Amino acid sequence: MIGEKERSIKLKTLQLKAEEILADYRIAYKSRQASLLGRREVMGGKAKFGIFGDGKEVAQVAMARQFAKGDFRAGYYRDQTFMFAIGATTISQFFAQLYAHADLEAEPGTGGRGMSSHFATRFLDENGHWKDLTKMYNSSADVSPTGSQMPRLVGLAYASRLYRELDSLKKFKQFSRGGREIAFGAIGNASCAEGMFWEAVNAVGVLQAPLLLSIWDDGYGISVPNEYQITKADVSQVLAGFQRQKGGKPGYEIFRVKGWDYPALMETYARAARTVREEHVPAIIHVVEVTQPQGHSTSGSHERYKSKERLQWETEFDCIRKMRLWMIKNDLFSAEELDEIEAKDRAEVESIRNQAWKAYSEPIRAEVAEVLAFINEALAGSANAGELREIRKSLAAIPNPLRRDTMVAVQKTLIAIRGENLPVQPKIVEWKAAQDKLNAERYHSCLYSETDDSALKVPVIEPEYSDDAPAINGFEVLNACFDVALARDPRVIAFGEDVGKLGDVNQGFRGLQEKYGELRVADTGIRECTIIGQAIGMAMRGLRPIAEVQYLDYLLYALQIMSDDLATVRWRTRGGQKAPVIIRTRGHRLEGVWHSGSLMSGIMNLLRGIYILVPRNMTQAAGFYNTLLRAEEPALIVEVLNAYRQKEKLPRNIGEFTVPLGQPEILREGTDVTLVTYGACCPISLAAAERLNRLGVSVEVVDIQTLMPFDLAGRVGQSLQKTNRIVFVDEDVPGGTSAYMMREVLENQDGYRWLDSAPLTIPGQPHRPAYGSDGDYWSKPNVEEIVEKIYRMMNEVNPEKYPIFF
Ligand SMILES: Cc1ncc(C[n+]2csc(CCOP(=O)(O)OP(=O)(O)O)c2C)c(N)n1
Repeated sequence: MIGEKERSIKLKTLQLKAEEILADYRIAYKSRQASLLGRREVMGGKAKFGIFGDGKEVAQVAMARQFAKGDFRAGYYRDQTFMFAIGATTISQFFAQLYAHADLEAEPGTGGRGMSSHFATRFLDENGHWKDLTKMYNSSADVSPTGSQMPRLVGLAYASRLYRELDSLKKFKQFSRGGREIAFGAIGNASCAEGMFWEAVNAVGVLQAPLLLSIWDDGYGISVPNEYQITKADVSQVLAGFQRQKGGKPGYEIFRVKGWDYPALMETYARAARTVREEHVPAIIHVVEVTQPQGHSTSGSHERYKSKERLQWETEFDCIRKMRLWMIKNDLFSAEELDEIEAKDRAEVESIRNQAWKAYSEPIRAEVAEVLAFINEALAGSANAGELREIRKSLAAIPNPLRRDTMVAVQKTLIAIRGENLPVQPKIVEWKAAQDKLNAERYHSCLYSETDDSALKVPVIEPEYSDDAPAINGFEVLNACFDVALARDPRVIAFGEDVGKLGDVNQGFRGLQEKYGELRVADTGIRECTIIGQAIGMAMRGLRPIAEVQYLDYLLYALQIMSDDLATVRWRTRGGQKAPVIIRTRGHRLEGVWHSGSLMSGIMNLLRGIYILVPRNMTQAAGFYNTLLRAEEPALIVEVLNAYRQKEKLPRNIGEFTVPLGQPEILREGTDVTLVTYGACCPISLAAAERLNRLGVSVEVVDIQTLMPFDLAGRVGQSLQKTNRIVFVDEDVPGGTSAYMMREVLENQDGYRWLDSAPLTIPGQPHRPAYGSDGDYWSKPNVEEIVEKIYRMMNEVNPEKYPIFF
């Protein structure tokens, strides 16, 4: 019903003004134009790859109507209309990202690092400090692996519960207004076949966190239809068991709505958001009958796998067409009026596209011009004019040049004029060095913090001991440290399997749930991937999670999300977001295939962007926790299992002292061989050094302590200068972390210069460790093996002094 004066329309529960409807339509329409033009840019060679949100526009303007300041989004590459509608991404920024414009001014989400339609807002200011997130529309940074937005959503939503229920958090006003914020998620239908989707949905249901999840169901995952993706080919049917019932146990509110039905979408989103925000109950909206007019991405065409009937249906049920017809049918606007508006909007999007292209391409063209000028200058005096002309011609002929094209031309030019002593030569070298610096900033910066929240900038505070310091179990040292941390900072939240009531399987948190409550020290289900995701989301909302993965071996379940999401947060947003998650786990030297905790190199190689700390005892571990809690960077701490019950003296300043990252400790001085190791291999190496001492071999044992960062001051290199021989010992596979350490020393510390013997690694076996103490003995390096191998090294140096006797 249309009120003539008001020009509004009454839906079941909403009254919508015509101008609001038109505003929604225009955003949807412009977004469609951006998708259409975006695809053309890729096909025309101006961008490498495009993936767009066409077909989801109308659902997303409805979703955006419910998104409030302070709320958080975690979605995926289809969400452009939503991002436009909340004003968090402009159309210009959308094109800048499509072109990979590596300039934060033009593309503030990722600075050109993220792929097309990978959205993010900036949570941090230029100093890396948190902005007031309650005053902004927040979007956590997208990742490509399907379903990987789900684990993070657990924490983004759960943080609201913590802010609502913990009085001690009320003072952190820049992060929350009493937990009223909700998290919005979005996922494609086919990605619901991923395990982490179900793990996250279950976790949010258990936690009763305020999540509003939209599933855009266009019936396919690239070419594979729902019949191959989901039981009954229908995700909300399968999700039905999560639906809460009146008088029953808590669950979800589940909705189903058609993606082309604007009034129904508006009603559904309003109802769902009200339920989530007011009742703090999670909800899922299964948006069905969604289309994908341009197919999955620019990599293929959907005519290859969709039937003619389906394609025809998609044209007919296109959401923009349907919304337009609905507006006309309801006399809101005439076809002529809409035609006029659309023409204007089309022209506007085209003009924005043109400007974005100019902004991207002009600086590069200017650099090309500079290089061409250098070549011209070189041509004047070089004997290789022919070659230079060729270089100039190829560079000038590139229609859409890239920066790398300038680098190719520069190197070829320098080769052509080498030895000619032309005045232009140093100018080119200087220009190249300046460009290298700029490009390093463009592409390499922000892997770790470069601002004052860096873990490397935390001042060192030595542990202090009173004369009568008690020697207590290692786990009690940790327990005392966590107690102080929880008391000091209400944002510290510890959780994991058996962390709450039991205080973790090794009692680091013993008694702390009783003291600080179930929300501060919490049990979780067995769900490593979403334990980490929960921590990522919480950390993005200003909390300081200590997330526990019970054993190092089970970190593999979380490794993908740690690698794709956590490790890249700061880098992929070029310093716009951070997630200072502390991951606690334990490993090394338990026994058996899945309880040996030695999988370090897989972890090491996949987690650049996360610090990796391997304290040899619980005092060192406590010092690391103290350091990390004073910084805001993600880190993994691998505690040594058999150190929990070793006696250690309790520092008087247990909650204050810090252990710096990247600073190895010399555990035993020696002159013949440097032995580099860490964690559980420290005591074994020390025992081997003691036995070798009897044999006249003096071993310097260095505990590296943090694998990432590795020995920032080059102490291992200094030790090697003294001993001229080096051995790397660890439990990992051959070529694993021992090889990583060797490269660090030989390549980065120029260690090769000091070597008098071939460097040696003494790792574990290539297979998993066998069960039992004998299985362990023959699977991992042992004292006897280390003694024999180092002694052999010395025998080679001086067979008379070190004759073989075994
Ligand atoms: C883990 C992972 N596997 C495969 C892919 C390749 N891939 C990208 S999108 C996609 C289909 C996703 O379909 P759906 O979830 O329905 O979302 P849509 O793209 O249709 O919106 C696939 C298989 C990926 N990105 N990540």
